[in-house]
Amino acid sequence: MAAAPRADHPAVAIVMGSQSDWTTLTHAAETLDRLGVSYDARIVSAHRTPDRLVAFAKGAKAEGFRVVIAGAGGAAHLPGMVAAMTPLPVFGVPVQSHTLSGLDSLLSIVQMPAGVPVGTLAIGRAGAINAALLAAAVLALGDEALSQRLDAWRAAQTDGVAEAPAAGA
Ligand code: RP5
Repeated sequence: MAAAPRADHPAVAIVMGSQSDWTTLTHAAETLDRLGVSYDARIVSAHRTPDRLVAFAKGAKAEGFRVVIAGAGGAAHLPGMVAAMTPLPVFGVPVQSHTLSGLDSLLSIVQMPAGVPVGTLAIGRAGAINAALLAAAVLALGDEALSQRLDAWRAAQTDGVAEAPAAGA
């Protein structure tokens, strides 16, 4: 029988295909920080470290993670392969590639076959931030304090929008 997950284990796994993806995925981490959601960030490449991918994805739930954010660029197989090997919700972030501006990443992640879902976000920073917000929303279903922090985050965002554009801004 698998060991019980630690209660203090980070709730969200942020995995990425390369160190170069961290520039994008760091926005997910910063958003989770603001919301007080614990996470662990790891480099797990579907192509360069396939054994690490299998070990992570097969063990993620038993380890104690509850949501996975997976970001990759180009031939971005990481989110789909993680989703194939874990029952946890997986949110995919297409990283903006140099050659095709992330359209390759987006299409690689979004076109999953029926039966193996990846919740695919926008390319780049917006997608990373929204993946974190979705992860927090999932966790907030069972965490009233987090639900209130999310409400406060939205209210602050609304309050920060001016009614008219400032000259020269
Ligand atoms: C993908 O290849 C990674 O997710 C990354 O976005 C892309 C390029 O990787 P590097 O060559 O920068 O390591 O696997």
